[in-house]
Amino acid sequence: MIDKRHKTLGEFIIENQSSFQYSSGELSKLINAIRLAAKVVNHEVNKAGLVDILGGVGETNIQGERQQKLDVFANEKFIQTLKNREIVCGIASEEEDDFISINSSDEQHQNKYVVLIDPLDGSSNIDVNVSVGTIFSIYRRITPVGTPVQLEDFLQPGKNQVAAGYIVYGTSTMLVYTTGFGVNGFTLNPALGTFYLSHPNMQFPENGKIYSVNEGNYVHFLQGVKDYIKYCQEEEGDRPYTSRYIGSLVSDFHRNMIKGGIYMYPKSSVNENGKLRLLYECNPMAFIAEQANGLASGGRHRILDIEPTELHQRVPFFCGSKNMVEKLQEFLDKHYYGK
Ligand code: AHM
Ligand code: MG
Repeated sequence: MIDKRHKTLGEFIIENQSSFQYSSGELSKLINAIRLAAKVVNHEVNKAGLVDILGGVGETNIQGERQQKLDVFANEKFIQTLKNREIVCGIASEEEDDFISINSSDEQHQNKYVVLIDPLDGSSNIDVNVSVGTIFSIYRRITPVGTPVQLEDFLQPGKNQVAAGYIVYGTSTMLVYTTGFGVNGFTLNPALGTFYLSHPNMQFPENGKIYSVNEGNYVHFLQGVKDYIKYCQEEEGDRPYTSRYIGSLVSDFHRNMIKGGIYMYPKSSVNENGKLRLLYECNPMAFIAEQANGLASGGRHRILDIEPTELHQRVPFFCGSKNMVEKLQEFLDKHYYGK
């Protein structure tokens, strides 16, 4: 029996479209396409454990289908869905070296949105049955509609985002997104193939007790980060905090948003700019975080203010509950500026 109180994602999109003045419905169609691709990828990710039965990567399965790596599959699925529906003028993917320009068959390049996507983040976790995710980000193009998209349409600061979201393929599959009016989470009912609004108006608690960082890299971190980690571990007030690190950004972020916490991927003496990609990972997560009353910093600057210089640019990333990020920032400022 479906609980009548829970709206479906489809209903939610329609309802919210009418609240955007002058909306052409393009963004709604775009979110709908992402919803569809997410369901297809979810179906495939769920079969990952059946590799021995269905055939491994590179083998041909019983239906004569060639098995693909899941991140390649997810990449193709999202790109194909967005192309087929003719609702974007360009796509940039973490899996592709360059951006893709899309021609609409009726009228050339009439669409105004570009999508940036990390199709399957944390995919090294798939073999061990740990949650992975898809991250997406949507911008209005800068160059004129009707002309091919250019690199500058993708290299926009995160504060220009029109929408961003993620899908977490976890114990249940959820799609969480924002269009700049708060953050809403939808849970997939796999039997019906329908997403239901399960987490309306998601908010980071202002304070948290979880810190998430790959502590194996500790010796390579800046002194400010090391000091903050020690602060988290000290016995005082509500500390020590709890350390939780899945190594799957979407899952770590999702947990921290619900329970209160901070996620950190600092730069180190081995990774000069950290590991995470500004356009595909940090910007969308930062937009969601700010919309959910959290904060996201690159160490010195707000993530959403960074002017990107290249598609696959990496930046240090600190994101989560407001008071925790502010506290970390104090330690970093002391290190950077001797404050
Ligand atoms: P990926 O884009 O190659 O999947 O890498 C991104 C992932 C994040 O999901 C995760 O938070 C991080 O890499 C983990 O990195 P590490 O193993 O260095 O801690
Ligand atoms: Mg990634």
